Amino acid sequence: MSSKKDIDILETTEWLEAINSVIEEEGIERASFLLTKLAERINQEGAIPSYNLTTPFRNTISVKDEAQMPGDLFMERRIRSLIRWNALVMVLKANKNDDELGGHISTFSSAATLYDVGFNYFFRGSDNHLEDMVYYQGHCSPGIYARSFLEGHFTEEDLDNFRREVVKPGISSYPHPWLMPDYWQFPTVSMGLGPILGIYQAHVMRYLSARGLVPRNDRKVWVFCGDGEMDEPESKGAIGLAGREQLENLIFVVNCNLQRLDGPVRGNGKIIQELEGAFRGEGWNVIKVIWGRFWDPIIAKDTEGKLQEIMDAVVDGELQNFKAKGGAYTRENFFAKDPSVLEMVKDLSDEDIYRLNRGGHDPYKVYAAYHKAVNSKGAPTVILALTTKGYGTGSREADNTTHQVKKLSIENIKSFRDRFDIPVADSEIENLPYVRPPEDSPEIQYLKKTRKALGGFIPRRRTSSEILKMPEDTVFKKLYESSGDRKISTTMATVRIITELLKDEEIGKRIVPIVPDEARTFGMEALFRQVGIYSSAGQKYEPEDADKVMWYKESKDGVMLEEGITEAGAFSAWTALATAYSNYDFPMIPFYLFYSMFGFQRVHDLSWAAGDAQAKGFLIGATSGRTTLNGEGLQHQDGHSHILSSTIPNCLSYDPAYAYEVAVIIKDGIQKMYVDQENYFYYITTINENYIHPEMPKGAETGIIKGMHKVKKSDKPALRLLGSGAILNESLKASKILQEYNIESEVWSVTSFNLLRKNGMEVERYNQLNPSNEKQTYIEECFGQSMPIVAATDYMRAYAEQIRPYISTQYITLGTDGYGRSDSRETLRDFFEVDANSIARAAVYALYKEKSLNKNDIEKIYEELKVDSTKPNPWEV
Ligand SMILES: Cc1ncc(C[n+]2csc(CCOP(=O)(O)OP(=O)(O)O)c2C)c(N)n1
Ligand SMILES: [Mg+2]
Repeated sequence: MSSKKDIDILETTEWLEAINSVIEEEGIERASFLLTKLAERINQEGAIPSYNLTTPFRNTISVKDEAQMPGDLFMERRIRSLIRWNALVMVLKANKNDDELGGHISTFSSAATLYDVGFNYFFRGSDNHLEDMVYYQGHCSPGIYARSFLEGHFTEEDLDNFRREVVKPGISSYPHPWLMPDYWQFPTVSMGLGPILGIYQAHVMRYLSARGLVPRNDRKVWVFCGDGEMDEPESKGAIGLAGREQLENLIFVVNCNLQRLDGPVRGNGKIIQELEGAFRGEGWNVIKVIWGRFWDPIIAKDTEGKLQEIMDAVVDGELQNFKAKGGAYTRENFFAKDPSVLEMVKDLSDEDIYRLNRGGHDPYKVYAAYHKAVNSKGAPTVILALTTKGYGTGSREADNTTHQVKKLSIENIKSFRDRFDIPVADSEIENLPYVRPPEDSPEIQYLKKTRKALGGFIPRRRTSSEILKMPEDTVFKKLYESSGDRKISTTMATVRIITELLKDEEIGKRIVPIVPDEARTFGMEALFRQVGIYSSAGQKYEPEDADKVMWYKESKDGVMLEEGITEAGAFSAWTALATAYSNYDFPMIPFYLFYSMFGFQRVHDLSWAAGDAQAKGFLIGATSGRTTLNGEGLQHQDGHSHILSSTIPNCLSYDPAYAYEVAVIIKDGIQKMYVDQENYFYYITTINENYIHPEMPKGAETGIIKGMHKVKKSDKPALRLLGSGAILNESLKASKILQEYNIESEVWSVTSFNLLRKNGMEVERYNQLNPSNEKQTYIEECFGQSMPIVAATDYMRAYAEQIRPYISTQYITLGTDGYGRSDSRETLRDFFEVDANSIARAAVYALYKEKSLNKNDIEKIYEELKVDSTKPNPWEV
């Protein structure tokens, strides 16, 4: 119930006078307290107060409360102008010839001041390990390079090689640690990833200090993003966590230039107001930086609030016009909405009106906002800064197509030069020269001095870190033994290893189990009590199950991360820990366990970014296998995550069948990632089917790591059966069935078709390049004697099909192509034709095709195997 119509102006005035006197005499806090009390009172009567989420469309910090910028404004403007120019030039040059390499001008031109004030006064460098973590808006990369160029980190040649990453390793299109490992820390250009990764970075920073692993200090995470980008679910999806966890170490700067790629972000609304409500509702400090200081004297005249009314009413589509169409248009369509407001600007020329600056382009206003943000306690801060897209690009400023501008007319370049006083003569301008004052110039000296005071240059990425000591072998050895007559699952085996590793003296503190509300599914609930679940609030209640052995223990120094039902969030936390070796100089070993179906399929773009960021850690796709997780149906049963994982170049993936295989793989992973410092992360699928696990055959380790090893020998084999995960047991059973027909077979456990394929590709390529010095693939090394092969997995055929090019004999693959469905494992394996009978059938057929069996033989065996020749295709039903 809210009414905007004033039915008793006198009464309103009395109330206003009352509150004004409280503000004057007792201050704003007291006034705010009284209003809250009044709101509570009307709330008791059932009304919902509507005033407290958004404030009027004006700067949050009033002029009198602005912290003063201490530096040399004119010097800083000169430096910023050079950065703007060099950023512009590098994009124009990349598009001057036929290569048309792309790049963006308008994004950085809108954000230059937002970054500059950060670099000059706030972003700390890494001299004392306190460096702030800055997630740059991906499309701003030219501006960040341009600053590093002035700082002396890049040469002109480097800038000329913007986006030339292959022939002459140049500087990358966007922030990519993979391509520039000593420079960029965080991949951001896929919209929404910066915001969610940044939030979990700040969360993990608090987690690490709560556990005493890194000192708690005032390091900050700065996330720069676009206003259009805020529409991504990932951008806003975790802001509740940041508010709840009171992440005062987190600052978002949303560059509200009101435009995205195609046009306005909210032509008919106000994105700044919308975001203010969303963030404040989630417990953030919101600082709006809307109007620049040239507006201050005009706003001061607005005693009646008429100008404010116009500001509140104007929609973003119209605000865009005010920059695209100039001062006369703005006078007519904005100020003239009220005669008293028009009067306020009567002394201003059209040019003056056009130059009324936006807050995000005013270093004073931006400084005041950052100053308040870094000094805020108890909550994260979002700065919503109004800017102009394409600022300074003449006729391309704020036009609807400005996002994709890569070339400018000579008039526009000249107007840019004039606007920013760039010392380039008309005769020179066509050559697009970079401008860098000499090393001893006041500009370069000032620039270097400011960075030195803040702890050094950024961006910089630490490429190496402490080498860890391998855990005791006993941790793994326990799993090399047979499980006896105990039936266990590989998921249980994995949890056992994690539990053991947590106790290891050397690396125990670095192990972090992460789950998205699925610990009980994976049998990890014992860890709740053993190591505790991290909660910044500790545990303010007695848990319901306090009297049980495995009670739900939350604690301030809890080890486990229970991120709730957010795979994107849990994955982002994993990424922060998996890159801690670089960002905190403190290697961590995170294990993220999830339903394998809700892994890559759900968050593949984040996984891709984790690869780019050179993450190191373990992803455990638990309850995998389309027929092994049997009772859940189509949405849960994963038969393709290995295909997805194989798309990430530095992800090593495995589908083990036995506990000892899991142990060998994890041991090797720790060795490779944390001792040998290789750039990989691991994806291991584990399953919930319980069966007896044999002892590890002697010398099996190398094969397990390379991708396959023999688990059943035969003196005179006619065939090879390959199996992976739970289906290996079916291959072993099939081998027995075949024996009944005097057909002998070897059985191999393929721990990774993905790695066999990688090795195949590598050797094939090597041989093409070195024909006189050919090598063997690992498959060739294993399969000396030629015989038919039948491979079966709980994944779609494409998984096992990958190695066909490296196999010279008959090769039949069986898999679980099609949608999963719920039923018993036995029925499902029969349905998808990956059960022992189907494997035996395929084997018999292979021998028939090679003429080792005749027509009568095969008909007889088919009959005994009850082969139904009319059975429908499982992937079509
Ligand atoms: C996930 C994803 N979708 C689409 C794009 C393509 N894209 C690049 S920039 C852009 C518009 C960005 O607008 P905004 O976030 O407002 O940034 P601005 O350039 O205006 O500062 C789009 C759609 C992308 N990079 N990532
Ligand atoms: Mg935008």
